[in-house]
Amino acid sequence: MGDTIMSATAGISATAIEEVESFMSGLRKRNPGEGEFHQAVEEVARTLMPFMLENPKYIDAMILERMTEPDRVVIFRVSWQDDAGNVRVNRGYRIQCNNAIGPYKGGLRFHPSVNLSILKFLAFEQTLKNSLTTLPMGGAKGGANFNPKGKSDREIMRFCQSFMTELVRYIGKDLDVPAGDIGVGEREIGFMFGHYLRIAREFTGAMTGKGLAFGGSLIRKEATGFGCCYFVEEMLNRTGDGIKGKVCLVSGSGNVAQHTIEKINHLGGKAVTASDSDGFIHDPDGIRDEKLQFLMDLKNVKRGRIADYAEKYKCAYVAGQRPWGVKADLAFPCATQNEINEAEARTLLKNGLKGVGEGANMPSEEAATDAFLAAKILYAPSKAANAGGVAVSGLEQTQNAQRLHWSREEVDTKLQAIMKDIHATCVKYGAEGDWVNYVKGANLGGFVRVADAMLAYGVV
Ligand code: NDP
Ligand code: 2IT
Repeated sequence: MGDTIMSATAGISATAIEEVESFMSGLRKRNPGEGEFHQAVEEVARTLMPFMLENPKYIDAMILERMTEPDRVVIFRVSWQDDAGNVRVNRGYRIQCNNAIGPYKGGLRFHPSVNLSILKFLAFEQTLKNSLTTLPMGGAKGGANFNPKGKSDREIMRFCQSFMTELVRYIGKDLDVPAGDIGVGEREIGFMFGHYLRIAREFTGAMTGKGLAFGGSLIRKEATGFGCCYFVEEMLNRTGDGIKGKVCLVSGSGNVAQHTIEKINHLGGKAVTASDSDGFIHDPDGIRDEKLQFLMDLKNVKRGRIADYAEKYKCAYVAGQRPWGVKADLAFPCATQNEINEAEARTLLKNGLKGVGEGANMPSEEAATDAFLAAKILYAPSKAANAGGVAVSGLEQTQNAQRLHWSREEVDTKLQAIMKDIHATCVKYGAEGDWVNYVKGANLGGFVRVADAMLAYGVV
């Protein structure tokens, strides 16, 4: 047994370990080849099992078995035509994982890597994340193995319209409310929502992340990054510290990364890296003011590469690598799943890392998470740290239902309150002496509400 397994199961009884292994072997058999889904479920099962053994009602009712079997999985063909007139075919998905506490809710991802395993892990995580927000939202995720890179606006539009032609059957304001994720931003939501309106023949808040002109909420586009920083600030405040003066590593350069950098700056920290799938830039002076504006314009309007930033501002660009070798106080992985491996986690720790705020979903490999936990740093796992995005989506649904708009300040104040609440929930369920195991706190805190609703419904 290696160090990794030892630290992940430290303090857990032999019975709990056996129960996790037996549960996981069943899950693996039922879902062969779905590595990311196994990984997400195993982390939750490990932290939940001791609690469930003390509260056998959850085991007797097979709550975890039921929670890890999505309510339904829809897979469909998306045919469309490119600008040259060629017929193209992609695979579309919607995973409706659990609606025990509210209508299904979760983003759509357009990326060539999209498959069943990735979307099932995301839908499962979303179920617990949405529960943590305390808003009435179930868990879902969807998307397509479509690569938006290099496509014209018209090609993106045709793809989005074809995708929505099928998705429309499964969504609705009280049924399932999709939003954005990797490769799906305001442009794509506009095309999809516009097409939804043509088919559904009613104007309702059946999607979130909409443009401000057609029912979108202020602060939604900033919410994931801002929320992640509010959560990290809260963790640091609890130990008498704060983001002010901290050197921060950020990965990614999309929606979540951009607004994480923006809020790090507001809070007096210094974000020194950003990346994309080709490499990372290191700007020791900090990505701020005009430089951040350039980055946003580069990624959102010109749809260029991060290397262009290094060229413009004459800073370092490291091709083919991630930023985790740079010395820093805090790390904010904001690109994608499994973007920090064990060796990188150990390098970060050796360089004096104090905390991690996971803007991306499941960015740390299992062994990296174990290394952070064993080092007892302030480690904010994704389902707590990035819940601000979906929380403001929930607030967008409320505004749509009320047919009114709240001010920027109103939404931001509510977002801050929600992130504070999630932090308090994590402390309640995850405190271990002076240190807080935020993984345990988030998993338990998210689980209990969904599980209790499922218990109340009987065998469904
Ligand atoms: P964007 O599409 O706006 O940006 C994604 C960024 O991550 C890009 O810089 C992209 O680089 C990089 N990236 C994507 N895939 C990979 C990969 N396989 N390897 C290396 N880099 C990669 O997406 P978001 O910012 O919206 O999402 C980022 C993360 O945050 C995801 O994990 C998402 O699930 C999560 N998240 C998003 C929320 C939201 O509201 N948008 C809410 C909560 C979590 P490149 O351009 O080269 O592909
Ligand atoms: O992972 C996520 O929480 C999101 N992509 C946002 C989902 C949403 O419905 O706003």
